[in-house]
Amino acid sequence: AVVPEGVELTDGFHLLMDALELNGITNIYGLLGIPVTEIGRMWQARGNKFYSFRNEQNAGYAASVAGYLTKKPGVCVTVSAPGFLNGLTALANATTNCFPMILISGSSEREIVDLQQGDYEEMDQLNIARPHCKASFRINRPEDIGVAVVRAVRTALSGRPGGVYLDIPARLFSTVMSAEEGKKSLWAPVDPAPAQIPAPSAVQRAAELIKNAKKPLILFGKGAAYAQCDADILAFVEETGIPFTPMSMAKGLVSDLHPQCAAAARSMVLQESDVVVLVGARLNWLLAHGKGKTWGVPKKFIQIDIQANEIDSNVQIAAPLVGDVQSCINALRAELKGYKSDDQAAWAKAVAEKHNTTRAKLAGKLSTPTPVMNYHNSLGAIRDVLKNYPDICLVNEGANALDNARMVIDQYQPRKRVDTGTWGVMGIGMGSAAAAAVETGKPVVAICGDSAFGFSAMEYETLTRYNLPVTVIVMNNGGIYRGDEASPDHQFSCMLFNPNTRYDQLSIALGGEGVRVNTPEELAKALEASIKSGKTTIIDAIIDPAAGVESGRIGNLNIVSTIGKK
Ligand code: FYN
Ligand code: ADP
Ligand code: MG
Repeated sequence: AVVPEGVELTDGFHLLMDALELNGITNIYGLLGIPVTEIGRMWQARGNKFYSFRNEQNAGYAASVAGYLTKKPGVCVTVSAPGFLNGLTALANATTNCFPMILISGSSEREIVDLQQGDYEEMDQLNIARPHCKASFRINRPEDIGVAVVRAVRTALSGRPGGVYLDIPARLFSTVMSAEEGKKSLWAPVDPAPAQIPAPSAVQRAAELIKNAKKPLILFGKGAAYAQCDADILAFVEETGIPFTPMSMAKGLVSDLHPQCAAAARSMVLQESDVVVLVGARLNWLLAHGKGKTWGVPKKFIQIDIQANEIDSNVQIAAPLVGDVQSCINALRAELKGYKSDDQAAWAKAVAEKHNTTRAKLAGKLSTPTPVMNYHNSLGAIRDVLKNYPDICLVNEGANALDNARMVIDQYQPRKRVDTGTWGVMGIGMGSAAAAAVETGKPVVAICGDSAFGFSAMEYETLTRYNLPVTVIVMNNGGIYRGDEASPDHQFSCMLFNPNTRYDQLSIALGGEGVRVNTPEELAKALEASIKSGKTTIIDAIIDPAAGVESGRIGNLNIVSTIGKK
């Protein structure tokens, strides 16, 4: 539209920033370049925060973790084609994990892309994004920016949270319209993540099952942690007296030290329980699809989930409770009022005994010294330090570094553990650590295998640049899974890294503090000092190259040749 002379103007850049602000966004994670550079400068000039990363994938992981921790969509901004594709990995990961995130990428003009005329970084981004997120929208006119941002926010947050892609062709950023008309085109969504109340009949059905159960179990997933109804969850656990076990990112939703925690009796409770209440957890690969020997005796599932078609995705769900976690949990509590059975007390006692025995057994290994540190004694030292900092957020990636840390390190508070999630993806480390530090304002400790760390290592400079209080502990065993694999003739093994790598010196080179440690005592001391100093630090922890196990605890998924080496 032609704007008459003398009318005050706005443009795409300003409308986008106004719309984001109106939707409560203050932090943007991204990587600048053609055609989005100006967004960064102007966003900062407005007093908002723009966190510049070195690779879009890591900026995207940061945005997704911001979304998970805050229940507001994390926003990532990238350039076209390759930048967009890097960001798309994180958007797909966010969607898979049910984290709310919005990826905004600049793109080429439609007329060139659609005729495939070969533009700078030309790509049909809108359609490429579509299968990897909840929705993919393009904005073509400045007056549509407001509605597009509101739709993106509502789509990312409502129902099952996930990723949204917003495609902005370069020219739109500088397209002008009347400032007054522009202002009228913006609004903030009312109640973007509405409560979804379960049907009373569904609540009764579930409560009936619990009342008749002999060996009930509650299983929390990261959907329950995301829901931010921690007090209601704790009340549900304590009122019913039912033992609970957390999926990895639900650790700490109710403290690992709670007397009803059955994390260390995991196999036993999955196998022997007769009624399982799934709360924001899917029966996917991480739960052996609800079948097989993991699940032992026949049982009935109650599943609380906001996504109706998650129910029956793998096995029959006897009592689906479709709604948001908070509404469902409170409806169940009301229906179960005054209920706590003696049968359950006996079961709960047996579970607690198993849990405590297993923990005691592990405790022995955690303090047993070895000539070179292994996963047990190194993580044991870390655990003892972190006990005193219950509100620190732990980021964790790797294979052995992941599986052992999940087992050894207790979590005491909700949403204090961010890990490789539903995909088991490596490379989330530095992006997640950045977002956790930014969004919580608290120190962060990242425990990364040396392989996993490598995926986002350059992002360590992002951490030092923003002075983020992150301690990265690199579990340096010199390889993928293990560091002692024999190399074939004339080649370096495909599973090994340069044994002379100094992650501590990498930190110093990138403006941080670096310490190399060889013993649990040195590790504990370095960690304590780093947390206290608040300085960005890498602790290069030397781990026995022979300590790891191929694929960690999921070796069963690692296909091997049927006929062996030929
Ligand atoms: C748990 N356990 C403990 C404790 N907590 N023992 C002592 N103390 C404590 N605090 C016990 C628990 O009872 C289990 O033993 C065992 O430790 C392992 O617990 P975990 O990890 O909870 O259970 P399990 O069976 O391994 O869980 C399956 C899983 C999990 C798939 C959910 O392995 C997982 O989240 N994996 C993610 C893997 C991943 O993404 N890797 C990245 C890819 S690496 P038992 O009860 O005796 O069984 C690429 O190669
Ligand atoms: P985990 O990996 O920890 O087992 P999953 O990511 O598999 O957890 O499952 C999370 C589940 O939680 C998803 O099915 C998602 O739909 C659901 N969910 C997310 N947020 C909510 C909410 N507020 N209320 C109900 N369900 C939710
Ligand atoms: Mg390694």
